[in-house]
Amino acid sequence: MRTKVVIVGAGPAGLLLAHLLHQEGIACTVLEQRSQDYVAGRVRAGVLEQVTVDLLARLGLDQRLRAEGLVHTGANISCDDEVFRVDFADLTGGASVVVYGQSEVMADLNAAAVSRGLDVRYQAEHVALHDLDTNHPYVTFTENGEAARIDCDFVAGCDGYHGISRASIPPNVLQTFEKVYPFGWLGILAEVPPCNHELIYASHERGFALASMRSQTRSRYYVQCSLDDRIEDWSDDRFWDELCLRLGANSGAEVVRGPSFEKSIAPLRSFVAEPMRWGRLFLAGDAAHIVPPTGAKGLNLAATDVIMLSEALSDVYSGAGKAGIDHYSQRALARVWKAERFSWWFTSLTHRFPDTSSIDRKLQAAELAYIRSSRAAQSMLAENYVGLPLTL
Ligand code: RFL
Ligand code: PHB
Repeated sequence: MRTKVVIVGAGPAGLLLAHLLHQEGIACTVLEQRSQDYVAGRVRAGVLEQVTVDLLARLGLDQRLRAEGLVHTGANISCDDEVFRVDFADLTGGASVVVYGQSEVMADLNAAAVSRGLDVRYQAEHVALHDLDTNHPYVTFTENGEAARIDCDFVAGCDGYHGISRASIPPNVLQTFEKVYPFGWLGILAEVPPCNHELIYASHERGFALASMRSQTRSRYYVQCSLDDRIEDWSDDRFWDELCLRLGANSGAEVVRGPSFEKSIAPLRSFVAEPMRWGRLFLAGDAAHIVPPTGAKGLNLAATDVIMLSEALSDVYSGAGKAGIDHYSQRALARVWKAERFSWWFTSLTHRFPDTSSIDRKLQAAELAYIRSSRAAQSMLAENYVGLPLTL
């Protein structure tokens, strides 16, 4: 079999790219190792930048998003018991973000993939990439127990941090940059109304906490935890007690408790692989970079990578030339590094590190007090949070 682009991975990066290429009339096949239910059911991101919302609108996939997504024009930062609001709309000339879960985005992408006839193969095993540095790359895999091969022009590695695409780039070409944080996030979902109509990022003596949501009736909360902690160590009661303490007296009093129906611990990492292109392979999303979730950037970066990649591939097929694919890595990385910086900075500002001494804590508190009092500092936070523009 032959197609133009093979996409490895049917997460947000892979399916968004498949829809973009389909819209441009460029044939592609998506190979995903897991089942559709597994990929769609993972509880992850919650905050979409305007650029991601615009992308879904351009793809005609924003019907449910417009009906059910919660538009947030600001967010709150709490330091011990003091809370202040950062007004994104006022500080950025009207920009906002939309709270809409990654699982909802995946449901919309999957439903449209079926109705539009996209070629998405789930449970494709042993995917391997070949001859990527030639003009005739191909991909082999096992489907329903049978060996299969697809010849193609290009391969898009959208297979996340643990995928095989990045590992297909020779070690003497690939450079990686990594920081692993000495703590994790324990997250829960509960069918209770959120404690506040906007998010609260809390920096507390006992560690970071985040109050987020999925709807008016469903809350998503996180607390910073030790990497040694196990889920069994955190009963719902312990979680709610800790959350309320860290959110401070006023916000903590608004928390409505209820049984959690999802509870998981995620490690935090900053990671970038350079370059994002090797021969006819292009990396996009978590395959190329990871951010700690504090800035809510991961899914949004996956979306902007594939916007840039689809533009570059469209140029090739429309006869506009190869400049786009030649500049893809440089263009994507320029934006990735800024999001990495913001996510690292926001994490460092709000979390308690094992070696945080009394002076470090005082300095964190002073920086938060400065942000509270300075429009310039709030503007920096706001313009990064709502998402930096896509530059040429
Ligand atoms: P994914 O979602 O990991 O999808 C990759 C897909 O590739 C498949 N795969 C393979 N398929 C075939 N063959 C192989 N050999 C394969 N190896 C892997 C996998 O099965 C999978 O289906 O990467 P993608 O598409 O780049 O999307 C990235 C986002 O999922 C991720 O960045 C976000 O979830 C990060 N994130 C957040 N991002 C935001 O923009 N806003 C947020 O508010 C936000 N909150 C979060 C987050 C991530 C979190 N966790 C758990 C890491 C909160 C959390 C807690
Ligand atoms: C979420 O709702 O899951 C969420 C929101 C904001 C973040 C990270 C995660 O910064």
